[in-house]
Parts: sequence; structure tokens; C-alpha cells
Amino acid sequence: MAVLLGPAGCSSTGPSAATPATAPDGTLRIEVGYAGGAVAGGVVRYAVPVGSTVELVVASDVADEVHLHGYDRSSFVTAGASTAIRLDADLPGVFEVELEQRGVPLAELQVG
Ligand SMILES: [Cu+2]
Repeated sequence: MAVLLGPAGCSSTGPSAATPATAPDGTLRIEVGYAGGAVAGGVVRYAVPVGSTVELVVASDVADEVHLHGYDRSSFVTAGASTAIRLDADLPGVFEVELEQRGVPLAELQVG
């Protein structure tokens, strides 16, 4: 007798989202670290309200390009350094942040 299992972890509400830290100036700061071929703490979805100012900081032990989809913003990072993308989150949706050259997902930005 076969036992069919549904997909794990799927729900109508989607994955829970983390709230970024708020800097003293009100900027929502998202920090992502990529080292040893993996994202520290795993790929997290960060939720921010529409109209907020977001600073996405990515530290990496490899040189690559950080790309925020949807907003189509990108910034190069050198090995062992970090780079920041600052944006006004005025476009609602869920957008992938990726190490562009490797095609590795770093995080998701949920605006709305
Ligand atoms: Cu990309």
C-alpha cells in the first residue's frame, strides 16, 4: 500500500518572514553573510513595509555581484568584504536577493 506524502512546509500563508533591525535613522537594515558556500543562518525572507528605507548589507568571502530582483539593483562585492544596497521600498512584492554570478539565493525581500 502506497503512502502519499504532500509537500512539506507548504501552507497558504507561505513562509514566515523575519523583521529587519531598525537603525537609529529609521532605516531597516538587513545583513546577510555568505561564507563557505552557504548563507549564514540560511535563506531568510525579510518583511518590510511599503515606503520604508531599506539597507541591504551583504558580506561575502567570494567576489560576486549582489542582485536584488524586481528593483533590479546590484552591487559588486569583493572577497572578504561587504557591500550595501540602499533603496526606497516602494514596489510591493517578494523579491529574490542573489549572488548573481553563482546564481545563489541569499535572501528574499518581502515588501508589503
Ligand atoms: Cu539576479
